[in-house]
Amino acid sequence: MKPLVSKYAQNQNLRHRIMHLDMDAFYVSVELLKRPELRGQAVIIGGKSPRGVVSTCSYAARKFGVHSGMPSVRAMRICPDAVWLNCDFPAYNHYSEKVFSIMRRYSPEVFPLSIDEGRVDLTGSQDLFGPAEKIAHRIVNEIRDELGLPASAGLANSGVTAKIAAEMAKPFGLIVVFPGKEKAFLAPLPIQYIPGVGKVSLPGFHKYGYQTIGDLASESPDILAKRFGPWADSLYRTAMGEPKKARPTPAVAPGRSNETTFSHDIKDPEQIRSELRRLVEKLGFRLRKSNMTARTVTVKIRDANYHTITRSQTFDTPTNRDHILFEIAETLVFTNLPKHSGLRLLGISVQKLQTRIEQPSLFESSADRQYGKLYSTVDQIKDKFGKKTVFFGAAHLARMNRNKDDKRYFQPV
Ligand code: TTP
Ligand code: MG
Repeated sequence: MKPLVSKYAQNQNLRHRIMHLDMDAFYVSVELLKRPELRGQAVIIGGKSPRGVVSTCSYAARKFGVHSGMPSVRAMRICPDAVWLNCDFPAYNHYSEKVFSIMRRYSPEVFPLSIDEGRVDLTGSQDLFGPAEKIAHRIVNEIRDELGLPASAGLANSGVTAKIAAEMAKPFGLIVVFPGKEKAFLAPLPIQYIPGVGKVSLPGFHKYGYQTIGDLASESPDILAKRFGPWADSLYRTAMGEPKKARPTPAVAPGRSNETTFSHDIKDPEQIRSELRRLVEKLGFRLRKSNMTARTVTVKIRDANYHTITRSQTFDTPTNRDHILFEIAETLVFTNLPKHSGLRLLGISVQKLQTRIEQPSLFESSADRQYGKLYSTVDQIKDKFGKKTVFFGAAHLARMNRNKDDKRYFQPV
């Protein structure tokens, strides 16, 4: 009779083997396939315009302090000799798909997390292909040999530990955390290695004297619960190297995309901004009504020739505040505006949703709290008197110019 669980799962007490893979300096690595003479040099991908930002850069440029999201003008100042290249999204998408298809050779359970990052569950693959660490090695090598691209990966019992291991393995490395060794592996690492802990929340750990992940693992769960509220359980599990509890996906999907097709292609930055603000307000209201926050904002842009692109930005601190969502969306839109035509369609959506309760509200500043009050007041008015009763001043233009009959937007003459 066939065993109900795989041989490896039986032997290892159902221990999961999850691989997290992230490509090294992905956009640069793809560009170097076309321009191998630039290997080893400081290369920056992004627009050199005054409003441009760095998409990514080579490790040689990182030595000068250049990083993703840095304003281009600053990058030009600190790394004046760098070679600048424009983004070639069709090429990045092409190679991204190839990377995920190599991962799918070994498991059907592949979860792309971004253009160059994904997770694959190798637990069940071991009966067919042998130990997970050998499979992980093969995947990284096949990506290098077949595509000519460097990847780094982590293998562990959970996605979180595997992601931390992959980050440490960079560049072009593989770190395997063997079953039972997770806690010891994580203990010496600084707290900011935990995904979701960023600049905003870090002082909240330091003030209690927690510096390393091990400091959290040796704390009593009761004290952590008092200090970090609903976040404590997941922090403690991560620190102990235990897989997260499966969490049901939210029943409501406030992340449905929210978009406008214009009757005339629009170019005026103020009109674009105003429309974006209107879309963000709708989305923010829906998020707050569902008691949700998001960690990724995606914008959709279509030009006059129906060429459509989507661009996303993920951030550390989950939010449902319009002004933060707007700022991120605005940067994404204005760094990706069509060069030769106006906008035909503009859309915004959010991903990486969490229930609001998971947000570490104790790290909120008093300004954040004031904003919280403002939004809840605005939402109450909308609930009581209708969604169109209050909106931010800058969305006014978009509202004035909206044609209610066909839901299209008309440029004023
Ligand atoms: P990352 O994996 O964050 O960065 P990377 O692959 O360039 O470098 P690393 O070796 O540290 O993983 O992002 C993947 C690609 O996404 C990156 O090559 C460019 C793009 N990107 C942006 O366009 N903007 C951003 O702010 C970030 C973080 C990435
Ligand atoms: Mg990467």
